[in-house]
Amino acid sequence: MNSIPVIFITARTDEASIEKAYEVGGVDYVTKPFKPKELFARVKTQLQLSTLIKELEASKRELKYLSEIDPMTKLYNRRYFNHVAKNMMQLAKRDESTLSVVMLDIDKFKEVNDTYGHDVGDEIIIALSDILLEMTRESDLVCRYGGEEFLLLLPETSLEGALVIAEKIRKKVALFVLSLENGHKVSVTLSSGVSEVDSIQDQTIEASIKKADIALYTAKSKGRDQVVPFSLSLIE
Ligand code: GH3
Ligand code: MG
Ligand code: MG
Repeated sequence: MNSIPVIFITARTDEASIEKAYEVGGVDYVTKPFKPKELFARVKTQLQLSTLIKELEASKRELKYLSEIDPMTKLYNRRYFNHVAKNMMQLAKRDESTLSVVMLDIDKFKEVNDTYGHDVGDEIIIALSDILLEMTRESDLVCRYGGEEFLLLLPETSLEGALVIAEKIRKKVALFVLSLENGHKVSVTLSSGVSEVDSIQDQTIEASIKKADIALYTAKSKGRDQVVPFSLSLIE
């Protein structure tokens, strides 16, 4: 949309001329001989309108941001993930490229909250979110899928590639220490389940997420702080 409103001043009052003025982008017209007060009033109205439109556009951008981003971690939220994942899956199918999902969950996080309080728990979630962003590519989708659960969607990444990334993240998180003011040091571990999107078998992204979730469950039951790939043997 044109950001400078144009008001036509014209001696023509026939319908076709007025229509033409609007057609070429005019927002209003004044006929000659014009009254200065009327012209000023019309200019003022247009300026007010233009300010309102700018405010509306800013609000729309803000709303879009709020609907896509988790306010605490600034990672994408689940809703946005599901939306983008669907498109990424279609693209991968079309280009016959690989796409992988990693589901990560903080181990025994309830204990962290119970021992150090919810605020410290929040700090840990934020710090881990930063690690996830730091360890992934610009083209990867990093999402806070639930309370202390994250999902990565990695385009052009095979199961093997995704396992390498998940393992690097696991190691980095295991080394991370949050130092509290009272001298206490808090650290956590992460468990991950990894699946490669099977463009034939997985009809929806939810099917691939489910596989990563099954692998994550296995990682938990095998003792946590580990990365497990999905394989059919896990559901047999
Ligand atoms: P597991 O190793 O099996 O994953 O154990 P867990 O304790 O991490 O799992 P559980 O699902 O029992 O507990 C998750 C905890 O995460 C409980 C919940 O209060 C906490 N949690 C979820 N979201 C937040 C959050 O935003 N901030 C904080 N501080 N805690 C959160
Ligand atoms: Mg957990
Ligand atoms: Mg959990």
